[in-house]
Amino acid sequence: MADDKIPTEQWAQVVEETGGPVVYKKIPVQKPGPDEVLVNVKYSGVCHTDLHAMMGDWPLATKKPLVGGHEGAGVVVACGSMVNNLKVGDYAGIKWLNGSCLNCPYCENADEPLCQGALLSGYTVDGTFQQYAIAKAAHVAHIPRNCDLEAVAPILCAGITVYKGLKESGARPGQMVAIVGAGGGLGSCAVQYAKAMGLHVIAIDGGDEKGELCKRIGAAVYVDFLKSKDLVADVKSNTPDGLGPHAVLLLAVQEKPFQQASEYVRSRGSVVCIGLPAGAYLRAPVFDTVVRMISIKGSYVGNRVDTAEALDFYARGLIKVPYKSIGLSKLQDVYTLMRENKIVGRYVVDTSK
Ligand code: 8ID
Ligand code: ZN
Repeated sequence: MADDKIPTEQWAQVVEETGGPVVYKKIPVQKPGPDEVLVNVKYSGVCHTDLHAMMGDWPLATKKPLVGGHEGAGVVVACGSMVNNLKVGDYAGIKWLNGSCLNCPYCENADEPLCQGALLSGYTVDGTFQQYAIAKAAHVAHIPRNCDLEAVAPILCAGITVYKGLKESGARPGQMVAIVGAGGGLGSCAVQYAKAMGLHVIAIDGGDEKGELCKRIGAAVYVDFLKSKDLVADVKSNTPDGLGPHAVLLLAVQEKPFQQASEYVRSRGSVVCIGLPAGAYLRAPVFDTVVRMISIKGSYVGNRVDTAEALDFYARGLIKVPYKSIGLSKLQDVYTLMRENKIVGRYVVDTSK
């Protein structure tokens, strides 16, 4: 897009006060700095993190006012003078990690999400719930040309995060992984990445609709936490030898499953914490953790290689994110459903509506 075609104003959803609601309004289009690109965001997935940001759930301050969103898929429309890895017209994804210093010990070791200078899309810098968003060129995801920009959007956070989490779990092909929150946005991606990686999935979530989805996208078993009288026993009895799954991916937005997982994970197994419920704590018996050699760890988005690999799984047709489309102007309705845990899969907003 020639510079004179880029509008000076655009539609955006803005968090003006902690707790919301988001305000749909026109705001100026920003100009990219020398190491940045301007992306015409066509679609953006809505992650539960965006709701946490609006509600002020976490002990980390957001920018204010804030444009949320960090699953933005679109087209590069302008490049800063130093940018040489992208050009106008390329498909591009803006993800949670908007930028990092690239020089600290974490960045040097490809752990850029741990960079203390990290810029976070839709949290410390404006994100993708606007028509034109800025990101550091080094961190922009390269979306293959054969991808549908709407369907691929959720890969940019949900996909990358669960793919990384599965790698961090150490689970190997043929083993069993329990996915807690399997019917949500991250969960429905996790079931499919796990399957593509040769793992058997025990999906855990609440309600029949989420159960049907989990089965349809490849889970071997569905355990409904709303119906189960003894979740720990139900998870263990669904593994062939009754010893429990080799790994657990915790994606739920409630504290309780974080306390339960170490009870049903197999000895020498790993519990990977990814969901970020407000004010939650982990609790596990020291005795069991020691004598059953359980690993409990966190996993936080992914680096640039994880991003490229997660997109490659998608581009090869292995991941089909179940999503519903809605206009950007209706973002608050998505948050209302999300707070009630009524979303099956993901919502993707279309920034033109
Ligand atoms: O890098 C990271 N660690 C990262 C990246 C992206 C997102 C972390 N997150 C965090 C989000 O901030 C959020 O806290 O992961 C969490 C899940 O995000 P999401 O998948 O976008 O949320 P969702 O679509 O609302 O899905 C949550 C699911 O959990 C289920 C709900 O029914 C819903 O389907 N759930 C709940 I709440 N309690 C449950 C329980 N006890 C449960 N499922 C099983 N057992
Ligand atoms: Zn996210």
